[in-house]
Order: sequence, then C-alpha cells, then structure tokens
Amino acid sequence: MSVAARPIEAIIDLETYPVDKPGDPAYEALLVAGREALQAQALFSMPGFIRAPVVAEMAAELERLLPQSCRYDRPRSPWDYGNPEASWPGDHPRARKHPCAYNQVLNFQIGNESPLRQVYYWEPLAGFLRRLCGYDRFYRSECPHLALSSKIAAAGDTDGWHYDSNDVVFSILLQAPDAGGVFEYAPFIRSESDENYAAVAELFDDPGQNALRPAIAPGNLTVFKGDLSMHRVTPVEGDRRRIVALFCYDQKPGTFFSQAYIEELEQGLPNRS
Ligand SMILES: O=C(O)CCC(=O)C(=O)O
Ligand SMILES: [Fe+2]
Repeated sequence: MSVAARPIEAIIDLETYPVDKPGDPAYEALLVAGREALQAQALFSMPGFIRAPVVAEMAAELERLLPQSCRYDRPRSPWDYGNPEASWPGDHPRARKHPCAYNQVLNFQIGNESPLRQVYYWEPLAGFLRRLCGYDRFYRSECPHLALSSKIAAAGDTDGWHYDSNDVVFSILLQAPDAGGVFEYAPFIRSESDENYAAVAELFDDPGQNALRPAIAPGNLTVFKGDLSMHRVTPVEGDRRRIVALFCYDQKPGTFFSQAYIEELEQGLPNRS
C-alpha cells in the first residue's frame, strides 16, 4: 500500500497552469498557446511548472541515484536509432557521428513515492498533454526502464545531434549547469518526405547561426516534437551537473522500448562491463 502522497498542488503550480480544469478559460488559453507553439516551433515550454523547492528535491533524488545509473558514452549518427545504417560517402551529413555521453537513471530505479512519479502518473496532466498533442488516445509507456527516466550530464557530457524515434517528448529540466548543457534545435528541418541534407550539413557546421536555443530553466515542463527537428545538448561545463527528467507516453497502449536498445543500455550499468 502506498503512503498518502502530498497534494499535487504542492508540486505543480496549478494557479499558473490549471491543467486539471478542462473548460476553464485559462486551461483553454494554455492549450491554444501550446498548440500554436508546437506548430510553429516544435516546442512549448512552461516556466515554473514544478514548484522550485520540489525541483531541488527531484534533482537531489536523481543525484543520489547516480552511482546506480547507466553510463552511455559513444558516438552516434542521428539516423542510427534502431536502424543499422547503410554506408554514406564521407562528407555526407549522414556519415557523421556525434559524441554522446551521459548517465541515465532508469524507471525502476526511481522511488515509487518520488514526486517525479507522482507527476508522471497524475491523470489530469496526461489528459492535458494528450489534448495539446491532438491525440485521441494517450498512454503512459509500460517500459520498466524508460517510461520515466532521467539524463544526467557532468562536465564534458553531451547529447549529440539526433532525431527522436517517438513523435513527442515531455521533459522537465531539474538542474542547469554553470555553463554549456544548452538545448539547441532546428525546428522541422526535415519533413516526412525530405531529409533536407543541405540544411542539416549547415546546422552541423554552424549551429551558432542555424539552431534555436530556447530559454529553458529548471522547473520548466517542455513539450518537444523531436521526430522532424534535429536537436542536441551541448557539452556541460563546470561541476554542476545538468539533470533532466523524461516522461514517455504513446498513442498505443502497452509500449516498451526494444529489447536490443534496453540491452545496450544495461551494458552501461555499474559492474556490468
Ligand atoms: O536533455 C534534453 O533536454 C533532451 C534529451 C533528448 O533529446 C532525448 O532524450 O531524446
Ligand atoms: Fe531527443
């Protein structure tokens, strides 16, 4: 049996974000603003969604789990997620690999009474996110490893350029580093029918000119459509780690990540190699 959870309004700023009140004008206005942002920029970020003291608590919980977390550290192509790549000529953007290094705290490692899990399982939030994305159906992932997870990046760590394999990602930044660790992206740089390699090559060569860097502070809930929008997190600088929580939902019930991907992750668990 679970212990009584704290009231959700102690965790989420429901005065600013009344995600539990469909029909309320403030709810509908938030939905409209969010849909417009997603359509125009592939990203909608809600500052101060999680109350500051709880943000610090969530970050501390994840830092405590760091010794148990999985290490991922290898260069990756933005296209190779689950699809072994054909060979591409050396100067093609698709032939380029980007360093990727971070630790991941997995779903089963996060406590059942964690406020992070309370947010993930809070039904009104799932309903709001479903409407925001315009989906008829919306389910939490059932992946024991990745349904709810966190990426923790220390000095030098980075999440290389990639597309996401799912349509949309929900994240909460919990701790920002002193410098670096910036989320950069190119909204809708590709479409379903056009990879737009020329623009992708320009992005890789000069992200300073070609990427957006949205202001995302600890406590923001960010909704991001990463399937068509190339993105990365730049290397972290300094001792303070970047910590982000990631929530997985899907339009189909009962989703898991592929066993091959999970096995790859598990190789990064401590005492495995
Ligand atoms: O760390 C972030 O803000 C984004 C992470 C990301 O792009 C991913 O997990 O696919
Ligand atoms: Fe991503």
